[in-house]
Amino acid sequence: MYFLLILTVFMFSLNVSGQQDYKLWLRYDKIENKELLSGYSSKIKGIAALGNSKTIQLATEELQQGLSGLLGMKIEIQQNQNAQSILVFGSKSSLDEATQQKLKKEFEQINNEGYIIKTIGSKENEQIVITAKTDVGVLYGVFYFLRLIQTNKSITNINIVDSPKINIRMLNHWDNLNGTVERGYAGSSLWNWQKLPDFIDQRYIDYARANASIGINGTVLNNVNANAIILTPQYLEKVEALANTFRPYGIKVYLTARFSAPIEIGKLKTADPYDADVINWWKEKVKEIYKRIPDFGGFLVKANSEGQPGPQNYGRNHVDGANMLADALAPFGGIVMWRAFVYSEHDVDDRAKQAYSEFVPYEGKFRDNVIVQVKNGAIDFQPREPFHPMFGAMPKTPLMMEFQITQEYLGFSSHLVFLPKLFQEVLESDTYCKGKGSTVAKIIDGSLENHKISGIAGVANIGSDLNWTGHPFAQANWYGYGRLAWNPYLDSGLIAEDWLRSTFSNDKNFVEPIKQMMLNSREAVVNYMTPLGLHHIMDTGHHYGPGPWVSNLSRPEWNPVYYHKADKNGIGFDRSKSGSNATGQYASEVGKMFDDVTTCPEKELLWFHHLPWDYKLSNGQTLWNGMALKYQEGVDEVKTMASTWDKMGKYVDEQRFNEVKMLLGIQYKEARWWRDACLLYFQQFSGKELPQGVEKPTQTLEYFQSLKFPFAPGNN
Ligand code: GCV
Repeated sequence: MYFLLILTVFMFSLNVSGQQDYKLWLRYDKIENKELLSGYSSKIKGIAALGNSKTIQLATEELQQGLSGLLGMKIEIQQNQNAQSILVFGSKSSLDEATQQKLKKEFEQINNEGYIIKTIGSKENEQIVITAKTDVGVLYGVFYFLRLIQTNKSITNINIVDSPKINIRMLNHWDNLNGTVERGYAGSSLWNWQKLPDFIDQRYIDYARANASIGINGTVLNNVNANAIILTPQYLEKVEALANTFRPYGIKVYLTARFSAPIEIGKLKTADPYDADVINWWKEKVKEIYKRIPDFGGFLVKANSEGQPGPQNYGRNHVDGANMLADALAPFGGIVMWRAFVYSEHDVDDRAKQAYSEFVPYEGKFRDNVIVQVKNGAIDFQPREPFHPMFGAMPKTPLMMEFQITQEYLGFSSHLVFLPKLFQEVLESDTYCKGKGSTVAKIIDGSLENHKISGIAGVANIGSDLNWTGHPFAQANWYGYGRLAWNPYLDSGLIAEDWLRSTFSNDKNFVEPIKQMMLNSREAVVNYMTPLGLHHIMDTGHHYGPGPWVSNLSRPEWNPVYYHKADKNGIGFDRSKSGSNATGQYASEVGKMFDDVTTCPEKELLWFHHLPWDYKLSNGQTLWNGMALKYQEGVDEVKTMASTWDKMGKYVDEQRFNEVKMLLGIQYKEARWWRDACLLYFQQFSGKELPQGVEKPTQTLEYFQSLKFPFAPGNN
């Protein structure tokens, strides 16, 4: 009996701590600081909801639950909207005329998804109002307001006017219909296709809520390596159920469209975009979708890329394919996101140049409802890539950014890497396409060219794992992506701090060192995997661990040796004028900087130049020594991360503390694996000893080359 009791208590506590992990950044624990607590409590004695839409109901629940938790007392719903010290929220049309007038200026400043949070009324009759032009705007305002309190910010005389800068803020799920997730490291797909449409998993609602809290307003449910079956009535019914679940949270559903669907599920002989039956098939399919889902967002398409079907199979081009789908979607307000991730085994030119070469000639030829989705990096989401040269090269075409949140090339879900730091570096990059200050952020938010549509996509790192993302700190990457999608000019330090305060603790003795750890983590992974501009030297297929020696794959540009070109004379890919001339795809100011080895930033050196092993780096080290020391620096940084975390036990619950500790242990082991394997391999060419300060490898090169991972996750 006694044993049973202990067991029950133990299981209960396990369950409870599991729930902690599940809550993401939406934890509403009571404010610890007494002074702050009494300040907040004096200003929020109740809440008054205006309107009764599903979205306003959700906002009400969120506020009631959030404030009750944070303030440690039950927050009641007030019937009297004019009561003093209450929080009033509702859309513009639900406000009384006098309040609308008071906020006239603010309403002029926001767009349809923006919000206003403002203290109004005289000192004796103060109220905080959260309002917007739409109910979803109100929901965003509510989440923002709760975040202010969660992160212990002042709400005295509050006056916030905020709108998203990018229209389409999207997650791309690379989820397959069989439940696996391509490049997914957090369990299986969230979507239970077998039980849909009748069973709505609580997870779908929690997913939508988490996304709404950071402003994400779109989701592509299925993999870009698409299966046409998603477009059959049997599956569209399931998609409809998800769309209905997400709608009150302001999230639209999108699907990937397999270009050959008219053949595979439509019984046609061709998928030629010029064929009248094909055109008609897509029109009818789109009509069928909108009948079920009136606010369906549109299609994402991977065509003629890595073996996927596309218009080129019929002698047509990307414009023909994209415009055909765009015409079918246009009457319903849908869009096409056409991916520019293309490279061909038949093209001998540098892979980094191929997307630009293929797409830039199509400038101005796409329909208004087509947006071209460009990957972060002309190769493929590497730990560091210079910004994609297509940004800035197609002013008439709206270009969407595709970031990868899932860590395909950055240690899966076992490495702590804070990606907003990487995203910020790219967004801040200056393309110079319209002179100084033409940053990537200004291109994708549409402000540089005044585009009507603008978009950003993040390949999701979310799965069925209890903590959603596999690594507790990978939640910060989902969160940070959403915050940057809302405002691509945000500083990643601020994002890290908000996330830490919302997810763990407001104690500065925790926030400061861990924020620094997160910000350093990006450079750490670059250093222990691919320092000084090295890239694509991971192992084949699963992309887990180092594989700089791989040279036996059928397509040359799939082999790491293609990218590092190490030989006895040196290392690096010559993309300067004297090499592949990829530098020529950038605006001249940028191209010249990359082209000249003396002005090329060292962090991108070997991306653009092939240099001798004894080339002198700016710190006076030879290239070989400098590279080896960088690998060591990466390993040392992980060691520092682990010892920083070790001191944090008192600020974090035991479960999360231990999880992160164990994962940092794996990261440290794997950082050493990367360092040793890469240095032993490159040493064969440099013929030089490891410099002082670099630890000696504990295994041979043959050992590292013999490691095989046939069941590494995400590779399906
Ligand atoms: C979905 C890389 C990945 C593939 C991915 C592809 C893409 O090649 O390894 O898994 O396929 O990019 O983005 O289309």
